Amino acid sequence: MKTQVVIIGAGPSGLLLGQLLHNAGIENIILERVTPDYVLGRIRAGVLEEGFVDMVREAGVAERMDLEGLPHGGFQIAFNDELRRIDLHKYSQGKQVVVYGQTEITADLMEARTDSGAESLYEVGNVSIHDVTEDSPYVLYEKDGEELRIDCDYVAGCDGFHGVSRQTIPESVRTEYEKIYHVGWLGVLSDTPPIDDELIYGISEKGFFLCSMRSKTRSRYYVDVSLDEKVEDWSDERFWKELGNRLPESVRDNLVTGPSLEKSIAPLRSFVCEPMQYGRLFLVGDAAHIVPPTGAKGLNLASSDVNYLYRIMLKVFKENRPEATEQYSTLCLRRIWHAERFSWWMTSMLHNLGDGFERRIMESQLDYYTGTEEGLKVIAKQYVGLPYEEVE
Ligand code: RFL
Ligand code: PHB
Repeated sequence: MKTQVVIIGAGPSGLLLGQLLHNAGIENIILERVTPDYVLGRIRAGVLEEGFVDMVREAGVAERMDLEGLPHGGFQIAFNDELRRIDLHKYSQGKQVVVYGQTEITADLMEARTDSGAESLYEVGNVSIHDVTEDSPYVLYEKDGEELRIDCDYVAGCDGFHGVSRQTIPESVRTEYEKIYHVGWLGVLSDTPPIDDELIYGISEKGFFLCSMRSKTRSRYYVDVSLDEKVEDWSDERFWKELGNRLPESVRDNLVTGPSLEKSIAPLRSFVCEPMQYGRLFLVGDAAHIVPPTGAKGLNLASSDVNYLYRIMLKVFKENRPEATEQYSTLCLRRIWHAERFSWWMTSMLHNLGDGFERRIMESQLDYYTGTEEGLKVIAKQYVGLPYEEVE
């Protein structure tokens, strides 16, 4: 088999890139390790920046998102039993975010891919990437017990944190930066109306909480837990009680509880791999970087990588400018490090990670950044997402 771009991974990065390239007439094949249902079973992000929303529109897959997505012009931060509102409209020149689940985006992109007739191969094993520093790379994989080969011009590694793409870059070439936080987020999805119209992030004596949503009838809640906690030990009752204990009194009575549809623990991590390009291989999304979810930046960073790679591929294939690929890492990493800093900062302000001194510093920071015009601008501008740079 032969194609122009092999995309490894059918998460949001791979599917969005595949759709944009296909629409532009750039041939691509997606290889995915698991089944479509397994991909859709992962409950992850919920907050989309305008940059992401624009990319989904550009891919022509925005119909349901535009209909069902909930625009949010603000969110709240709770500390010391008080709620402070971050007015995104006011402090970020009219910008907002859209609350629409990653699961829904992924489902929309999968459907569009099927309709377009572009090829996706699910349940492939032992993917390996070869000769990316030569002119003709190729990818080997197994499907139904058979070993197969695709020759291509470029490989997009959209295979998440545990994928093979990053490992293909020799250790002597890549540098990995990592921070582990020793806590995880225990998340619950339930068909109950959200506690508020807007998201509430908060910190209490008992720890962090986040009240989020997927729709007006479906809620997503999180509390932070130590990493030795097991999800099996968290009955629904125990979760709701813990969340209730962490909420400020003024909203506690609005909490509607119900059976969980999904429950999982995700460890918090910051991670960046540099560079994100090795010859004709590009790392995209979680394959290259991870942020703790506190800033809602993971999926949004995946979209900015896709934006840069897509526009570079247009230069390569439509303007015959192969040297355009050289800017990929630099363009991506500038935006990534800003989001890494924001996510790390929000995490350190909203989790009890240190001692009593640090707790007081957190309170002081929260008071300053949610209580002054300049502080509110700092949070709002980064929460809605920094702009994408032009590709040369
Ligand atoms: P994904 O989604 O991990 O997809 C990678 C795909 O590659 C496949 N794969 C392979 N395929 C073939 N061969 C191999 N060897 C392969 N190895 C792996 C996998 O099966 C998978 O289908 O990466 P992608 O596409 O880069 O997307 C990244 C996002 O999923 C991630 O950044 C976000 O979910 C992070 N995130 C959030 N991001 C936001 O922007 N806003 C949020 O509100 C937000 N909330 C979250 C989050 C992540 C969370 N968890 C569980 C980590 C909340 C949580 C709880
Ligand atoms: C979510 O709805 O899952 C969500 C929202 C905001 C975050 C992280 C996760 O910062």
